[in-house]
Amino acid sequence: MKNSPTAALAAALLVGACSTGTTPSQAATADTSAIDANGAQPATPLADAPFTVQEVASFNEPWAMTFLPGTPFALVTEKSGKLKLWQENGAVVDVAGVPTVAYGGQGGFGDVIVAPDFATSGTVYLSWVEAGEGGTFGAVVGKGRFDQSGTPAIKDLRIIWKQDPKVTGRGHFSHRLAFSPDGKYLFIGSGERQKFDPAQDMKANLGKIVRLNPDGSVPADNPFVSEGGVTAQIWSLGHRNILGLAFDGTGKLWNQEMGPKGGDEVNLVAAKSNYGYPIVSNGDHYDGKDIPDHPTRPEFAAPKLWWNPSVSPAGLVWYDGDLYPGWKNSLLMGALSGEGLIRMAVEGDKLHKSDRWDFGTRIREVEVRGDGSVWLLTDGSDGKLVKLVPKG
Ligand SMILES: [Ca+2]
Ligand SMILES: [Ca+2]
Repeated sequence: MKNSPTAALAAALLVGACSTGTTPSQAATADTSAIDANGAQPATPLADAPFTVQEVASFNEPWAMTFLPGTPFALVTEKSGKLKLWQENGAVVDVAGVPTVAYGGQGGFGDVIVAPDFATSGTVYLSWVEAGEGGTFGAVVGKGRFDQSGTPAIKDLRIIWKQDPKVTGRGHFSHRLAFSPDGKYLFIGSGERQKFDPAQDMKANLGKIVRLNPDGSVPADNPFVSEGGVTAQIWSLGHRNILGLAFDGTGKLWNQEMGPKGGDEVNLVAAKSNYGYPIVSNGDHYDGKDIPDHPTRPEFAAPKLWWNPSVSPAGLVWYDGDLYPGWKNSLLMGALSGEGLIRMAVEGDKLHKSDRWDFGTRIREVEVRGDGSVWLLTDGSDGKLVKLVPKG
């Protein structure tokens, strides 16, 4: 890590304080076609961003978060196994009733999202890693109820989905969650567990995006439903390590996934589509061995945007607010090794590399609050919740 998060954010705060009415970004309307078609995307200093960075709270290895709609609260997962309740103008407290997680490598507590009917049901979905037989591991997804009537707690938690098969190693769980805008379907990103071939194996739900009913059952109109088993869960295949799933304002599903050495991708996700991993990638194996690039195999769906060198994407949200000039109708994505925030303007089924801000620290999660403000979690044992405060 180049800088400690605290030092980097202190610098950002100082920059913000010294800023004198910087012209807001109008990159949404700029011609980005040259850079869109290229793997590279240079970063811009935070001093030129249309926001300053306000540090709000600290967490130990935060992984994901969600604001609780209509409340001054948010839930934040910590990878080692805690669920935290963040309260605006109040203390950060532990939430009881959480599962035991298998913590290690890339695994532990994963995502947290609210159900579409959260306001009346209190239903939340959580993902985490559980241990199996013989040193194997796999991600699971649970459905429960967030109860704040006494000590904040998850009640009635039950597992509704599991990665199958469990395999050795502690990488590429993905376990990112998103509901369709109509509230009818739960989509889960399931990583290929650093085992390559499962992404093309229709008898495994690894390296796939799966689509379920809210209770974990398989929808009758899933593309491979007639094949039964875990195959029936599959919506799309040929994915690597999915660390972001987001629906845009027109109902299209986008995913981002970490490539190998290079070749990080953002894909427009379609039912039955095969995204090609590990047969094709615009990156290569870590040992330098070539993986043929996407244009060599047009039968596989190619990424809408890709990055080389890697930015290591983390988190993905749709932004349709008005707080930051030119940001309406964009996807926002964090970057770990890329140490920043990436904004992609959405134009139909095209994406543009509109902005990349250099935070000087690893960004793990991106969220949008109901008021249109953007919040981030920085990575690591002293991870910060920060708010992007629009420059006036
Ligand atoms: Ca989130
Ligand atoms: Ca390649």
